[in-house]
Amino acid sequence: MVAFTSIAFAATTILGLASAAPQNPPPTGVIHRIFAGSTTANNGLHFEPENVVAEVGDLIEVHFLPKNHSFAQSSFDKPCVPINDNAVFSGFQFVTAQGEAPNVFTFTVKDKNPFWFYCSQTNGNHCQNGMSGVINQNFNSPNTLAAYKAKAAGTGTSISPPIPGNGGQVVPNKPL
Ligand SMILES: [Cu+2]
Repeated sequence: MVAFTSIAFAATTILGLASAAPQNPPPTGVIHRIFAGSTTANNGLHFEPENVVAEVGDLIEVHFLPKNHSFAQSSFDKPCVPINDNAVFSGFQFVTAQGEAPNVFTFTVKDKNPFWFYCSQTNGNHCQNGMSGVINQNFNSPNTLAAYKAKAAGTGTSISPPIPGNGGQVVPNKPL
């Protein structure tokens, strides 16, 4: 009886862990490349593309151009700060003097909800100056990327999410 109780308890614990860390949806094989930085647009403070439509299971692959950028997840209501302590965050580990950084940051699209992102670089106030974007904006909503950027322009200093690399993977940037 005691042994049975222990097994039941162990099973409950495993289920609890599984629900706390959901698995990625099945991969679709589709990759969306987003470039953090630009050689032409907005003095380099730009994600290209900055308005992405993706399906559940698609992979987002963030490439980093010169200047020290990051990719961080916020809410629509509060631009330039993490959506919560579990926000997706590339970290600042992609500095490059020219071309693309040797590594990329990848993560899987888990649902169709709007996913707002920004660069949390405070040196030059990248988010306040327009370095933000969205995956799966609701085009029937007033919560547009333009509205996000307008709100971002009026915010204070950006805050980086607490965990660099959270929510995704840092992997080598393979040439196409
Ligand atoms: Cu930046």
